[in-house]
Amino acid sequence: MKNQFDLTGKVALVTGASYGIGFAIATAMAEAGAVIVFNDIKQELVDKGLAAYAGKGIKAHGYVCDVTDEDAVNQLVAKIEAEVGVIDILVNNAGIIKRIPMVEMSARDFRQVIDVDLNAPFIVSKAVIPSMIKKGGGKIINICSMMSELGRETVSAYAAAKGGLKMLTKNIASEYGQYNIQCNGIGPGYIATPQTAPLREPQPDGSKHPFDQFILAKTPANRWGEASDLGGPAVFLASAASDFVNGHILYVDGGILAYIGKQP
Ligand code: NAP
Ligand code: GCO
Repeated sequence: MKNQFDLTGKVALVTGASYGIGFAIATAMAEAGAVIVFNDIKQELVDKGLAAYAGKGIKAHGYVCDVTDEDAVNQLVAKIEAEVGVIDILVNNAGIIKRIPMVEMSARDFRQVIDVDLNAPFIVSKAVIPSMIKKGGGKIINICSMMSELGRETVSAYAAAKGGLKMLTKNIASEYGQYNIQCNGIGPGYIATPQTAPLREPQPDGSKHPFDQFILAKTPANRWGEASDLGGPAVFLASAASDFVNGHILYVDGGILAYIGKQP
């Protein structure tokens, strides 16, 4: 059974994985045997990521690339194929959020979120699929969100993008499943990373941020997730253990989507 989760020799590209959820997923995949490739927009972040992987004994390959730039992504994929090998596992992790009430949000800001969180997974998936087909298969994991299912104040662009990413996931599965490509999503709950830091900052009097209290009350596990909580699910979806799982969104949320909320 252990062999089913073995990723030895597999090349995994995790986008935006210098830190946060991408870093934790890449680390788990490396521990399962995968060769890790990641990108970030800035060289200093790539360097920081390389040092962090080295600190865990992982020899990762880091590249500078903006995932919204189609030419740059195509060049990146060609470079990885030449320098490391054909990508067996793609994790579309890079993402941004802008918390702005919808009527105050500019169309430019809205488009930027859609560009990084939805258009980029399309661009990167499109770039890796032809070689996966030639090689006989592959795994694509899209990092979705609670906002693939739920709305809330201030995150209209993010929810639109992550809802779209859920459907892009199902469509890639539908269109390329015949080539032994499995495309699934992971929908993290509320995870303690820099992206959610503003929602967890303690109040000036030392008490918990109201949003922090709100999330604890909404989560049966009664805690925020850690990025490492996503490692096992990601290894599962990258491995032979999930070869007949396709177009599925695996929510890793401590139970949020199952729960009506704490009774008063
Ligand atoms: P994070 O801490 O903000 O990390 C996101 C990473 O993506 C950063 O390294 C960032 O680089 C990179 N990135 C952003 N735009 C990019 C671009 N155009 N090209 C390349 N890299 C880019 O976020 P996280 O919390 O780890 O989230 C990772 C993913 O999980 C995102 O898709 C997020 O939406 C999703 N997610 C997060 C949570 C949560 O609770 N934290 C929950 C559900 C889903 P810079 O530092 O340069 O911006
Ligand atoms: C927010 C949060 C969320 C999470 C995550 C939930 O402002 O509500 O940032 O959107 O980061 O995506 O799954």
